[in-house]
Amino acid sequence: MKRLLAITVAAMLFAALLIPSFAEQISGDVLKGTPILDGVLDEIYTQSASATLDNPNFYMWGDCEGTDTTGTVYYLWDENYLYVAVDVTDSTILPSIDEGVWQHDCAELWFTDEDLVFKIHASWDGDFFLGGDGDGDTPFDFDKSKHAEAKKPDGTGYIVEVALPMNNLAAGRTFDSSLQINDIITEDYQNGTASGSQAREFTYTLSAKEATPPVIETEPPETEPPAPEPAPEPEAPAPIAEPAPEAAAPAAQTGNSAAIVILAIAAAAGCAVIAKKR
Ligand SMILES: [Ca+2]
Ligand SMILES: [Ca+2]
Repeated sequence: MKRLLAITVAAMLFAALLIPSFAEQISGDVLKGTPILDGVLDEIYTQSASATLDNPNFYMWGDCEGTDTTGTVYYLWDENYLYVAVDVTDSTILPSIDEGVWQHDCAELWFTDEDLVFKIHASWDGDFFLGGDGDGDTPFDFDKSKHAEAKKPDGTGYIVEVALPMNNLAAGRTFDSSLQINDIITEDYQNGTASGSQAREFTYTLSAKEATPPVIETEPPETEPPAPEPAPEPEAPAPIAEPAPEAAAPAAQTGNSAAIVILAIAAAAGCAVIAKKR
């Protein structure tokens, strides 16, 4: 009995070794939405189908003993394109040095679409390759304006975005895909590692559901601060009341005096006339 148990456990362990460790598919429903091709991860990607990188360092070259590169691939679609974005974490972002060399800091996407097998190679600094015929080696023409790459602002990695002009884009359509990320650690690209999978193990389905554009919060319009109330003008000092002029002493009976003077003059004149007549 013990021997049977041991054989069973050994068989299970052996079987487990045969099951490759692939990425986790977070969702297979590709929502409808049109991102901006700019090397920045649009928020609507995060609502849609995605898968995380796993199976680290399945192939290493040179003196590289593996790195902790991680990444997530996202998908969106509209009537014109299937959009793919890969958000990569890479602590050694190094320049691509030769056109078409796969030993770059790059993302590779492996696809099976209807009967076509193809792959995308997209380095962080714009070295891009789309190829088919089973192993991805045969290059297809591809418009450079349909892919964008950029380092992340915090320098922890990079993002690549691609708009693939696939046929018959409509809700319900499916394709298979998997993510691989290559990480070089020396500028001569002689030392590096590949993580992920070329097995196209996940099936994605275009959904009729649309991604919800993020609500763009706008700053409330700046309101004019209330105008400060004008400082009260200092009160004018109360005028010092001038002392009321002393009431003028009642005028002497000038009126009467004048009348008396006039009468006196008139009387004198009268006397003078009388005296003259005499
Ligand atoms: Ca973008
Ligand atoms: Ca690197």
